[in-house]
Amino acid sequence: MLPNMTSNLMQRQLTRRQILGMAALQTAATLGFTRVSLAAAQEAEPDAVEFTPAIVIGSGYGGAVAALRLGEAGIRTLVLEMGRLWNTSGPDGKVFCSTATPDRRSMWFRTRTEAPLATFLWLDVVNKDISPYPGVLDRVHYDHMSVYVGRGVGGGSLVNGGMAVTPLQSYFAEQFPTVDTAEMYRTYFPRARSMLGVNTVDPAWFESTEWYRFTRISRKHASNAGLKTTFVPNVYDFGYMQREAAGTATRSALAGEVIYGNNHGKRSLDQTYLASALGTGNVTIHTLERVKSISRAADGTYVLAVDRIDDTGTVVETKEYGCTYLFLGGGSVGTTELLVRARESGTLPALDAGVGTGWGTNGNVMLGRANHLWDTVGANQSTMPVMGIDDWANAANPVFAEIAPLPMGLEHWVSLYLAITKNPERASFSYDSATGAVKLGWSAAQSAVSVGMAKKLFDRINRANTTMYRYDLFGSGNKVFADDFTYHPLGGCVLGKATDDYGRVKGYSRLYVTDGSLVPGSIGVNPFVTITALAERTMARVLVEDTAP
Ligand code: FAE
Repeated sequence: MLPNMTSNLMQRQLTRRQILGMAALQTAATLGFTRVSLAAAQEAEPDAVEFTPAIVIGSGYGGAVAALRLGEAGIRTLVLEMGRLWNTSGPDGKVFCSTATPDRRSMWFRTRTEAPLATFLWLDVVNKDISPYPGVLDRVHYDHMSVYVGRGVGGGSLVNGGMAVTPLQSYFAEQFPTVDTAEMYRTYFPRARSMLGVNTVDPAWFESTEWYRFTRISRKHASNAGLKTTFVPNVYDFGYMQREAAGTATRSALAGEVIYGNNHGKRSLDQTYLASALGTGNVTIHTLERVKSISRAADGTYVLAVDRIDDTGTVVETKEYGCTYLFLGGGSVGTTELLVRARESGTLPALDAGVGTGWGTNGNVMLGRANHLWDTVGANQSTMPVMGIDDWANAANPVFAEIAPLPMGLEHWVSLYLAITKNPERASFSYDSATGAVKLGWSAAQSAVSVGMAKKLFDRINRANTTMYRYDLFGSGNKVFADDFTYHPLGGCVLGKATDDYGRVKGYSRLYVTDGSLVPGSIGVNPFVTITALAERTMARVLVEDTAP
């Protein structure tokens, strides 16, 4: 069974295409295929397709939008995804493992989990030993920054907090001066929100439920400091969450599930864009296939070298695929690494010098505050954030801080936050020809800028409430601000710099970027709605202008 899909099937109206797409996913899982297409619903597929008109690398937000719109346009499309299709149950009867007792499904080929919160009371009680497996969450390490990403059909949508935030129009315009902002807010943001299934928590339920007590406490403390808070929408089905609370639906957000996947309730991309894409009958997804390199044949078609791996990570086959149209949706670091390597190793030498530049962390910093004993945050916490402290309008120190849960099943008096700061620092990627590795030139000093901004805001909150920071959450060194990882990698192939204003990569025709690498390092809020809306805009233009006979 597909608990994460069937629950939603029962709750909301799906299009015929989505139902057909889900049936294809389900049949593929039953038959044990790694290749998923609508054809798989009826019969086993023939051998690997060598040439397809369009290939999409990656099945996160940018990749999923590209796949759906190509499929709808009648263009046969192959999606190559290095992660698994997450729809078969493990021994516990669940697709995803729990955050409290992670197993091999939690992380991408690790022997120990690497959760963002490393310790509690300085104790190494959070991370657990696991056996290596193509798990759903990866932490990509660079010298002074590591990047959390989702692995699997659905990319980041499988592991993220579902916060579906549309950026402030003025900040979007500042970041994308060449984009028609009015058109974005009139057409592409609404389209993205509607396709993603964005909804909002019922304010009356929010005010009364124990599951959001932690949020209400943080709101009170922000208000005591004269700061305003704002509700943020989410793609988690709040109707489902209320049934979880009432005890009439299997718990997921209310059972601590999030960074290692949600078994119910969340409208991840496999239930929205990708189900619809498969439903067109023109889209096929190959899983556990990692694109290694991109080159161009003499006739102008693209050639991809791809490793197919098994559950142990062993390369069981190396394949070559050809296509006329190539869409990169491997995410900010996935796409940028592929293109930097292609330029520097000479397989796509005409790529612009802008490829590999303009990368940022969206100013991410995580931190915890210690509350007074009477300000309890509650043992029961929903994993889906629904509110942020919004001080972005403060020109001297713009910060938007998501009020994050810390669901431990016990009262711990911690208020946790993921602060998004307006850090202007950007970094570039470089290629090491000796090893073939792509490196990120982000420094600790660049992270310190984000910390300075977060600290100003939270010093103010601590002063107003006579509270202090927690020193025990991020390792043994009394670290208050976790500034060495980001959930929001952005940039590397910035729109209008490495590409034209619609994501067409400079230097080559019929080569496109549709993911978070287009966003210039900062968007001021959680980024997936922006990534989705920009991808919709790119596809609308490209399908009209570039695919005409
Ligand atoms: P992404 O979703 O990362 O998808 C890229 C896909 O490409 C992945 O499935 C990769 O496995 C695959 N891939 C990469 N390289 C290759 C290759 N060489 N060959 C084959 N496949 C490849 O890209 N954002 C929000 O807006 N709200 C939130 O609440 C939120 N919470 C987050 C919480 C966590 C723990 C994390 C990790 C992220 C969170 N984010 C959140 C960020 C959000 O998930 C992220 O911005 C998007 O997923 C990025 O979308 P892309 O399409 O760029």
